[in-house]
Amino acid sequence: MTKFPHLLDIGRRRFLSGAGLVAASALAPRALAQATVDLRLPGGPSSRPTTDTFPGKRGMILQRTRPPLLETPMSVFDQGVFTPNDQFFVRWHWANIPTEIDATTFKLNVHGAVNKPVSLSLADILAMPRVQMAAVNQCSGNSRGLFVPRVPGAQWGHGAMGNAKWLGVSLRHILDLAGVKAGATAVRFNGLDQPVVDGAPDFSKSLSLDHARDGEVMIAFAMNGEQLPLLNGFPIRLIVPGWFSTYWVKMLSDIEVLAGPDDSYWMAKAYKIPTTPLANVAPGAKDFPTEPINRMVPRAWITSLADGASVAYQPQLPVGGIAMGGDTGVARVDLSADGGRTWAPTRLGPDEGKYSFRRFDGAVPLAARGPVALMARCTGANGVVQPLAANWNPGGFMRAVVETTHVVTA
Ligand SMILES: Nc1nc2c(c(=O)[nH]1)N[C@H]1C(S)=C(S)[C@@H](COP(=O)(O)O)O[C@H]1N2
Ligand SMILES: [Mo]
Repeated sequence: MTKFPHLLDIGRRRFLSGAGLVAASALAPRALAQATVDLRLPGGPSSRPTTDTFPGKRGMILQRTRPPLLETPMSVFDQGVFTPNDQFFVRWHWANIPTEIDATTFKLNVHGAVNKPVSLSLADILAMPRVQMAAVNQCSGNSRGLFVPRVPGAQWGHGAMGNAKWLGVSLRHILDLAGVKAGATAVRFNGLDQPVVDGAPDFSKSLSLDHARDGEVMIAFAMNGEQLPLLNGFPIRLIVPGWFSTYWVKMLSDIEVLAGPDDSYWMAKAYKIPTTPLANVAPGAKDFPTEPINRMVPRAWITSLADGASVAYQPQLPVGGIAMGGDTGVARVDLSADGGRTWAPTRLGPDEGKYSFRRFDGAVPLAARGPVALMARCTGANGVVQPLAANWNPGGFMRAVVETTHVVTA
């Protein structure tokens, strides 16, 4: 069992205090931008300020202030397969986010179709058997800014994702404590954040009971060996390995076992995708059947070379990056410098588990100096290969296409 002494203090002190808390209570950074990052989105505007002013965060790309939407710069992903907590992306739907949580009085309530409702303190949860897992947290709308034609919603580049080693307890263990009643079908999760507008739907998400009890879905109290940053869901959040992060409910305080399907706004109306392969429909299509977004798909990103960079010519240009299998491991990543006509295999880095990012490194042959379009294509352990044509849907969800990085060699 891994030990986290500072977390074991959790019953004795408040976790958010001092400077961090002051900054958190503002949750509105100084307008002064330090630098800008160009996300290179088609149709622009693609320049964004970076910010250091949110609690526990530094060097983030500022997408929105209230609620905070902070994107991770691509260069961070070149430094390792685990995304540092202070550069892990942030996304909230409502700006009414607690800025202070008393770890001594915090409770996770489990109720609904259960034999015995339970109310768990953080000390209770920390005393339970622990599980640890590496898993990628990717927003359903990651890379939405690359959709052509463009779609409404946060215009993210590729940085609405991150990978961490999550430490916590199995959701199944907690459901078993309460005892799920026969006939229950789903489990709904709610956090401490609240809508800012009266009558607007509080953010909550559900999983089927079987999924919730699969032994992999977990409640995390630490990421990468530290307590969760406030903005990533302190003190606990749901981890749904292989599924898009809309289900990874932060500041989790309420678990309700449901006797029927969840027909609330965030399941029935929002985050619905076409039922077609890769959720792909023709731009402008209407009235297609939909389902709640669910499993992730294979993706790969070149991180050793920035899109738009000028680099020294080499007959074999080294290219590296990160890949994910989606809801499975990474089988291979191949590189192309000729628009996908020929592919060169890469070496994969250490396997940190099937839900983790995996490093790849290889090289592409270059006949001459000049502009070159580089592609990295992931094949999942289940044989699923990234497509060369972009998928499209009106929500801007689940981008899957092989990405292209343009560089000039001189
Ligand atoms: N309580 C709560 N949890 C939430 C959300 C939210 O608005 N409130 N947004 C979800 C969405 S859509 C995403 S992309 C992830 C973002 O997780 P992160 O901010 O830790 O990166 O949180 C998920 N969990
Ligand atoms: Mo998201």
